[in-house]
Amino acid sequence: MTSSALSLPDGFLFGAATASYQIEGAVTEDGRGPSIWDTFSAVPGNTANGDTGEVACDHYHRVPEDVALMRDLGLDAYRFSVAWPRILPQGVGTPNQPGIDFYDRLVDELLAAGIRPVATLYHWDLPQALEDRGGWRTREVAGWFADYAAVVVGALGDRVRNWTTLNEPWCSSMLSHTLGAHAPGHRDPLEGLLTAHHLMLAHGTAVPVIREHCPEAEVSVTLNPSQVHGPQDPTEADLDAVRRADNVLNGVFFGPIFHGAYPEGFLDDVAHLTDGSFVHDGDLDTISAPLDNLGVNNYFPTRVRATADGEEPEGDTHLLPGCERVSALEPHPPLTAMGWEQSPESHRMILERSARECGLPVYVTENGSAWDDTVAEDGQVHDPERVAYLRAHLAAVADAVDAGADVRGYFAWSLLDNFEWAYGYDKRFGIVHVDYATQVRTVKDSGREYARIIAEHHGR
Ligand code: PNW
Repeated sequence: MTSSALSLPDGFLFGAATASYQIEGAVTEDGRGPSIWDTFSAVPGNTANGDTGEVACDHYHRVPEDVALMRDLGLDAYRFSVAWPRILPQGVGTPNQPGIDFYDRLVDELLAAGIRPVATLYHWDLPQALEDRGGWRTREVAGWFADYAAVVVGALGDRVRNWTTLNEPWCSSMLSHTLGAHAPGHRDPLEGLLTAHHLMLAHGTAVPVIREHCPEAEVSVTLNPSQVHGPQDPTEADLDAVRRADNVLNGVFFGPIFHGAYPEGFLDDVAHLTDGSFVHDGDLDTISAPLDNLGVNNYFPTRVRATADGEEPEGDTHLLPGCERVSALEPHPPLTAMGWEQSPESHRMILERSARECGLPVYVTENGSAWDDTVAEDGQVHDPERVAYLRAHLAAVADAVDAGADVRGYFAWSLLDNFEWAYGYDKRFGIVHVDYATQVRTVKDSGREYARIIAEHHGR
C-alpha cells in the first residue's frame, strides 16, 4: 500500500535529526560538566578555525522557537540526543536536575506540537570525568552507561517511547581512537577494536535497563554502515580488501549486535594486534540483546582496492585494524562540500543489506549533504544541490522498500546548520540555515521541498 508520489509506505515517518553538542551551546550552564568534545575542540588544530560547541545554535535557549520551526515544516518526528554531562556532570553519581529539566521541557514542547520525540542516549559527548577514568577503553564504561540510561529513561520514559542507545559506534571507536579525527583524538589501531567492543557492551547492558524503565520502549541502536565497492575488474587481492574494509566498517557491528559473533575471520585478521581476550565469556550474549528496530545513518559509499606490493597505501583506510594492505579509491564525482561521493544507488544497497542483517524495521536516522549555502539577495537560501540529494535519496529509500526492506522512516540530517565536529561551522548540513552572528534561522529551499514532500505523503 503506497500513498505518495514517492511510493513510500503509509505511516512512513518523516523527521529531522540533531545532536546535543552540535546545537545546544550553553556548555557551562545549569551544572553541565565538560565533555570530551569541549576538551578536544579547545586544542588548536583539532577543529576548523578552532571552532567549539560553546554557543553552537544556542538551541539550549531556543527550544520553543526551534520546535515551532519543526511544526511549520510538518515533521512527524524529531531525533535529538541527550547530553550525558548535563544529566551526570561527573558521568556517574547524583543526577543534575536542571539538566533533566531541559529535556523534560523539550519533550513536552514536542508532544504539544504533535511531534514524536526520538531520543539518542549517546551522540559523542562523553563526560570528560569518565574519559579521565579510561572512557570507552575500559569495560567499566558499560556499567556507567547503563546507570546513565536508567536516569534518563526513568525521567522521560513516560513520554518518550523511541530510545536509541548509541549514535554511530564506528565513529566513537575507529574515527575517534584509531584515525584520531574525533575526540579524544587517539591514533591506535588496537584502541579502535577495544572501544568498539566496549561501546557494544555498553549498548547491550543498557537495553534491558531501558525496557525496565519504559516497558513500552522501542529500543534501537544507530549504526553508520557504508556500502563498500571494489575496482571495476577486481583481483583476488582487491576482493580481500573489500572484505576487510566491509568487516571493519560494517561487520564489526552487525556481527556482534545481530548475530552474536564477530564476522568470520575478523579476529584472525587482527591477530597481530590482539589475542581477542578483550571478548569475555558472555559478552556476545549481552551485546546481542534483542532490539525493536535499527537506525541507519548513511551518507556515502566507500571505495577500496588492494595496495600493491612495495606501494605506499592511498588514503587512511590502511590505518584501520585488519586493513593494513587496503588502499582507498577516489570517490566518484560529483562530490558534496565534504568531498563525499553522492550515490543513491549505494544508499539503497546498504539499506537492503542492513534490513537483511538485522531482520527488523529500519529507520534512516540520518542522511543529508553539506553545501556552501549563503543567504541570497532575496533573503532566501537556494540550495538546489541539497534538494536534488534529498529527492534522490528518498527515491532510493522507496526503491529499497520496493525490494523488500522494511524501512519505516527517514530523518534528514540536519534540522539546523550546526557544529560539524572537526569541520566546525564551515560545513552546513541544515535544511534550515543558521546565521551564527544573529542566530536567525532561515528555512532553505530544501526545507521547503521536504515540507512539500511530507505534506504530499500525508495527503495534506
Ligand atoms: C555523522 N565519516 O557523522 C554524525 O552522526 C553527525 O553528528 C554528523 O554531523 C553527520 O554524520 C555529518 O557528518 C559522521 O567520516 C562523521 O565516515 C564522519 C563520518 C561519518 C559520519
